[in-house]
Amino acid sequence: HVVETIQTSPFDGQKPGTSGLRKPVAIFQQPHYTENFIQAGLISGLGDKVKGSCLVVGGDGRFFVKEAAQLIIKIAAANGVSKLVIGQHGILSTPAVSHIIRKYKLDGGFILTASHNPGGPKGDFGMKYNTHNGGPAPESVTNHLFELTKTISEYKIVPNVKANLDELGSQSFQIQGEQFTVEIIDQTKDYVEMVKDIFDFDLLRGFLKTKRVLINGMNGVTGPYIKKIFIEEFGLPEEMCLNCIPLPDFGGRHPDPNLTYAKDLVDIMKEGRHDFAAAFDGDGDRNMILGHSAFFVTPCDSLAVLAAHLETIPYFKRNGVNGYARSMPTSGAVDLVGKKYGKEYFETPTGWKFFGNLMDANRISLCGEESFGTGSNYIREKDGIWAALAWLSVMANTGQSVKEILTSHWSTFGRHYFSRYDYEQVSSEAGDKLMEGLTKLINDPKTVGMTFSDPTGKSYKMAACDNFEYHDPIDGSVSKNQGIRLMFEDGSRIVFRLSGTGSSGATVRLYVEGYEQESDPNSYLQDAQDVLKPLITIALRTSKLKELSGRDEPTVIT
Ligand code: VG1
Ligand code: CO
Repeated sequence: HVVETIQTSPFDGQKPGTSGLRKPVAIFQQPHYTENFIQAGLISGLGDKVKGSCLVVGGDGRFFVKEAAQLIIKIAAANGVSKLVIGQHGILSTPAVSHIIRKYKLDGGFILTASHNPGGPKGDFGMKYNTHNGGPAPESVTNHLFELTKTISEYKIVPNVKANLDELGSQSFQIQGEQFTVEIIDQTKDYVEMVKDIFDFDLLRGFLKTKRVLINGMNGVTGPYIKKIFIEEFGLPEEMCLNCIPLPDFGGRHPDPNLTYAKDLVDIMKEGRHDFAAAFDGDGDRNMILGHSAFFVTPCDSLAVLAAHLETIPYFKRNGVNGYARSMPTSGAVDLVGKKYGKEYFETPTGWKFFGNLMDANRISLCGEESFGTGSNYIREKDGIWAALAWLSVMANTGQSVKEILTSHWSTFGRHYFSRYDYEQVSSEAGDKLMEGLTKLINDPKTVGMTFSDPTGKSYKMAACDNFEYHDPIDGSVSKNQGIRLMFEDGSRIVFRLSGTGSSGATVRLYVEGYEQESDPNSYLQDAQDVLKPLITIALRTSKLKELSGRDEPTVIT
């Protein structure tokens, strides 16, 4: 097999966002586009260690995963990579990839997914490079990668190396005198072994015999994992596991577990026949948790509840619990758990890559984001199935329903009401204008101390405002411009940021949070939309979001 050097020229915009590079499939299908990104990924990720390295490759099964995997094989072979471990059919969930890197001490890996973005020929594709700790590449690597894509003039490829992705086992090739191996592995084996080690499977099996639960794979990557764990291990009837066949276009829908895109699950839960439901996104790292009658657990509360109960899970009994972390827009509910139990707690920018250093330094055991992401230090990605198993463990251990667990948590800690408004596919211009206006506001010395009122007369005094800047306590790196924060004297907060995962235009995210500490537990059962209405009105008026975006309503409310 002969290595060829192909002349190429840079493409604009190959900058990895919050979680890798995401673009419409047609963009990745352009000649040299995906090749350039793979070549730059190998060099930025591995530097002079490309030769002889071992990497994992896996994707969420969306359209173009197999083609991209074959390109990685050809380009890795040409660059002297010695081994690629690939999930059968090119499929591995994002948490499974992270685990495999760590378990087999690999040098890194490529994840082929655009997560919760729609798939199919007209949908999105995405690629992400993860490093040897199993986590998404930090900004130092992704910035280098982007720089390389701006000047790339050639890549190396072995055009006629092709692996059979469907057949388990090793396939070896001789590339200019060196051996290159592709090993196709079972998609679920390592992951299932891992969760069996973390949780008490006997407890969960017994518990599930007494409950009616629904597990929804949303036709993403989790289907095979759900079948292994919930059907084979726990003996759940097959009809309790919904949409468990991975489809290249996710059945034409958004594989995003929230109240909008998983509405069919919410509707079934509203009928009141089930005690618990969970849904996961395309690549298996997000989760939504619902209780009886579709009682919705906000991801912010989910993080805080799991923090408070972590030590009942065998893995944490054995290893102890270090601190907690949340992304900045996530509500402060988990902070209160940290305070109460004397644990450290951290606030990081949006995106899982910022948790990696804290986990590597053993400072945190649990972390999460308001965007339906929860995870822990056994791997370096968030993990949907893990979150569902953790919730079922808490239910089994406490004997309480989801709603009871929440209300008892709120009566101890008070409740953080939280909501996120997403305005998808706004023009980039409007998005930029919005952020400019808000930047002016926070830079105006008169803003702090100013009172903001809604038409009903409810008013809030600004205590502080800024554009969030993160100083990584482990490596000292600084990440600026991570979102505008308006913080009020009563502890309420409004946050604005532009999404870094969209594939075109801008997505504006507005996060609103208010805190209440009451003695009457019933007061905690109010609807977040009602409680937060004055703050939302103030946020929309102050930012001129409606005028600038031309949108009366957000695309998604969570
Ligand atoms: C969104 C979420 C963020 C999450 C990211 C990746 O990013 O807000 O919390 O880490 O998606 O999740 P953004 O920049 O669009 O707000 V996933 O499931 O794509 O890997
Ligand atoms: Co995801």
